[in-house]
Amino acid sequence: MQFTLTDEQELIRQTARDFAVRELLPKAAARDLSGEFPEAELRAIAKLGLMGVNVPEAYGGAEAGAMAFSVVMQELAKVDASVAVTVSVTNMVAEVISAFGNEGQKQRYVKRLTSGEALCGAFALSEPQAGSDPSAMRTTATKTAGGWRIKGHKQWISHGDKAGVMVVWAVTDKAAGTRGMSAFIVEGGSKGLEVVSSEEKMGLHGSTTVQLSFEDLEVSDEALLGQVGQGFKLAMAALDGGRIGISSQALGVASAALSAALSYAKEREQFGVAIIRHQAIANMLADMNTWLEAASLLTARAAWLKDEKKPFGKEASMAKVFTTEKACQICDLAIQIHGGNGYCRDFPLERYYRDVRVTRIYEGTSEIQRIVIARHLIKEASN
Ligand code: COS
Repeated sequence: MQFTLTDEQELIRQTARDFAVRELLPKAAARDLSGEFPEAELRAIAKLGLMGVNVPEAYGGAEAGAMAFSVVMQELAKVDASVAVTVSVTNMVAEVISAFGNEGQKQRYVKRLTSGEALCGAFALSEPQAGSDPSAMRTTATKTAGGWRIKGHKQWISHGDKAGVMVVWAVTDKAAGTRGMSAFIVEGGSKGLEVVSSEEKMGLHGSTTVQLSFEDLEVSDEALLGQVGQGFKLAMAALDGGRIGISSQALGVASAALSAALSYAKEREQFGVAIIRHQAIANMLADMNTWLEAASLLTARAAWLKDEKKPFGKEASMAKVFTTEKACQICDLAIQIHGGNGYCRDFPLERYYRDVRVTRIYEGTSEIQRIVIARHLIKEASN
């Protein structure tokens, strides 16, 4: 494993960094207050090739790998975590269609995602009764003459109201359990697709999270992604990669919080010296820096394994659980170092704290990551 970025990865990092500072930073705090969806910004991100960082060039992607995707996520999240999550999910949707779709689907849908024509992509898996346990899904897809009829309800779907392309999971054979689920590509605005409501969230106000209803939505046979009954595995495989994205998002926010805390601790004086000279504050900064480095290495390792085409599910879960939990602690300590200022909106700390919290929940809670890691451990121990 390499500990420095390649020239290509460094160039992509710098591209994401420049864009984030120039285009996202000026309005990030205002978006947090207004809840405005960053449509123009997302289209510009697609133009830079960042909506398909790990997607083949043949479908409009940058084909730069998982490590490059991770650094893009970190750079965007340092500035605006709402934009980062939309980019992460869109990359995940583009990747899953690239990996499991037929040529026609890749030409039609992946290109729409990478070019920005679709604006963003949504991953419609969760339901009111099926969050951590997607096998409890109730949405059904029933075979019709030339296709499928989808009926059901999805919840906590990131930007499901904005996405031009979404992958929707449904039960096609109830008796077959996790082998009876299939995935379908659905276009935004399809007849029968309704946005039921939008969640009022603690953070990530520049990204929407909605409930979707599918009322006898008709799709053709062409909409089936992969094989009938392959949907559960396809979702799990996509989430393995998505977890590198969320880990990277948390890394980005935590890195911004640490930088802010360090600058503040150098400037702010109490008892006649800069507060960084107080051991209590210096120790906090030392811990924050150490956790961030460890999280960064775990995340890089998962991305590197993915780039090497080696199994990376366990490492992605380890990266996600460690990084997201430490990122929450880092943001909390950064507020502590800022004292009263950390609690007020004049500083970005309270936004980081609200934005980072969900990283321990979505794309698999910390508890689910531990289940995944433990199952790998058990399997390894019995080999
Ligand atoms: N990649 C490919 N296939 C996988 C897989 C993975 N990472 N993980 C499991 N599978 C396969 C299994 O091999 C099994 O296949 P067979 O039917 O051929 O045996 C099948 O999927 C069912 O696996 P399992 O029995 O382990 O499923 P469980 O219902 O016990 O669930 C966990 C396992 C907990 C890992 C899963 O439910 C999970 O990840 N939950 C969290 C979901 C999530 O992240 N939700 C957030 C949605 S997006 S915001």
